[in-house]
Amino acid sequence: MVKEEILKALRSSGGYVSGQELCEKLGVSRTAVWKAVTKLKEEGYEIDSVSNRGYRLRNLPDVMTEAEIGSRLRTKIMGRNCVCFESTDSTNIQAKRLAEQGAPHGTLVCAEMQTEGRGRRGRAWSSPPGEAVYMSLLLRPRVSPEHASMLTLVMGLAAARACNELLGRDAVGLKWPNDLVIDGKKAAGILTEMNTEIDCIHYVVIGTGINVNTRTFPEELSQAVSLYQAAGQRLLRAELIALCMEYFEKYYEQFEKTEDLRELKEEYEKLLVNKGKQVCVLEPGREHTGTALGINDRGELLVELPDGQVEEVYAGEVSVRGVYGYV
Ligand code: BT5
Repeated sequence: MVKEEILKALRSSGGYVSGQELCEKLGVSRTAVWKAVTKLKEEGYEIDSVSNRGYRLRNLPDVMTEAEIGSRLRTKIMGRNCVCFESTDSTNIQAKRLAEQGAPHGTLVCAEMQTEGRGRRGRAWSSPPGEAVYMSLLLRPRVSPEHASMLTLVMGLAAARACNELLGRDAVGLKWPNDLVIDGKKAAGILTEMNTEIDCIHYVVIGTGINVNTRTFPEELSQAVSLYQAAGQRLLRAELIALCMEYFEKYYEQFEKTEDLRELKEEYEKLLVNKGKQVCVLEPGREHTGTALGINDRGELLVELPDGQVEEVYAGEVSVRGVYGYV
């Protein structure tokens, strides 16, 4: 895509790049370059064009478009087919629609806002415009259905690593099974949904909502926090998405090889905030308390009960709360 390549070239130069140079690099005409630059300006980029010098990107806007994300991707598969919406009902629903139409493995759906953003078990996900990442990744895994819930953990690890890399420190931790947390508050959530038959998966959609540059939350979301609030840094959402895809691709390859998390367990546990803590396991119809020890190869949470027995808690429908609060 010409727009992507122009963005790449302007960003990496940091200064002026001549029209001629862009034409040669991309193998297109001057008019094609000019047209693409005009489109980028319409999308919100401030690009100086000075005769005899060429084009220069004046700043790096926080836009989430196919071209911006594509220009930052270094993956082979994940996110290579990308669809961005200004507004949608839910990126998970969109990804499922695309899946039904035959969209390929690794398709990424992003939106500036969602009107029906969803959490697990019908809960709502607050999805105002402009400040957060709402994305869903479509996968067509060749693993059996009971292994698919581990993908929530794979994405959690990828997203946490991406956030921490851009923040420059390990600010973000993982709350098993589907939350990213900072200082005991929720910065992101993951919702994995799938379409399966008894012994095969048609597709899986992993939806991730990350509070990136959010300044304030409504009163009822007192547990919520954004990366910006916690770290005082505004991140470029497209950069974060691209890095998430990169980590995910790497971790997914490892997951696919063994169909479990044995190669990721250690890294996951490093960021696991529940580890060593008293947790309350909220299973439908059953509540009990113990000490979280870590996870096993299947991504189950190991909880030591008061009688010394170690229970393996399956990630499916369970929530875990800290005994003294959310973590
Ligand atoms: C989750 O559910 O944490 C999964 C959230 C997944 C959202 C993404 S966004 C892209 C994709 N498209 C969708 O429609 N969904 C996915 P759960 O563990 O059930 O937590 C939901 C609870 O988190 C709610 O009941 C609120 O208490 C809280 N919550 C809602 N919005 C939040 C926000 N923006 N930040 C932090 N907490 C929030």
